[in-house]
Amino acid sequence: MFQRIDHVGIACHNLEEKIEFYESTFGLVVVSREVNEEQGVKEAMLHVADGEHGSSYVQLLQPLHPDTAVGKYLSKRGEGVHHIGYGVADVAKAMADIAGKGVRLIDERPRHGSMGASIAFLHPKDVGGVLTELVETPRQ
Ligand code: CMX
Ligand code: CO
Repeated sequence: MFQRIDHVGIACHNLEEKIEFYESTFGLVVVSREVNEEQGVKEAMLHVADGEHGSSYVQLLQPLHPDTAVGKYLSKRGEGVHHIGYGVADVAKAMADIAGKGVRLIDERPRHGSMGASIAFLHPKDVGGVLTELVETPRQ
């Protein structure tokens, strides 16, 4: 079902500082910056690698407000890994297959993610405490 790890989402207080850290320490390069009001985040994607089934990234996330998914996470747990995003060929099909196995979907239908992707989240309580995102990248 999963083709690759598309990205690891990392919650931070200060996006610009974290970008600077990832660039200067690991040599990663920002390929996209977006504000996603629906998800309540200001975010950047940093390219890590390319593979047979697409690319993988680090997604740095700063909340737009305290009362958002990432804002609540930061106040409860502090900075760190927020979610894992897996690449799938067909997000609607993956959602249906996974829901059929009893895992709760947070999203009833796919939403807009970074770089034109269609995304959907699975509830962390049904995935051993890991917030899990399905990512279908747009066709080239
Ligand atoms: N990873 C693991 N567990 C998490 C979590 C995370 N990222 N976020 C929340 N939880 C846990 C909390 O610890 C809490 O557990 P306890 O009840 O044991 O304390 C429980 O889930 C409920 O958490 P909450 O703080 O009360 O938050 P909500 O229930 O309001 O929201 C969630 C939790 C997962 C439904 C919400 O964060 C969500 O809808 N996330 C999906 C959207 C998202 O994260 N968008 C930002 C990223 C966008 C992108 O990647 O493009
Ligand atoms: Co993500």
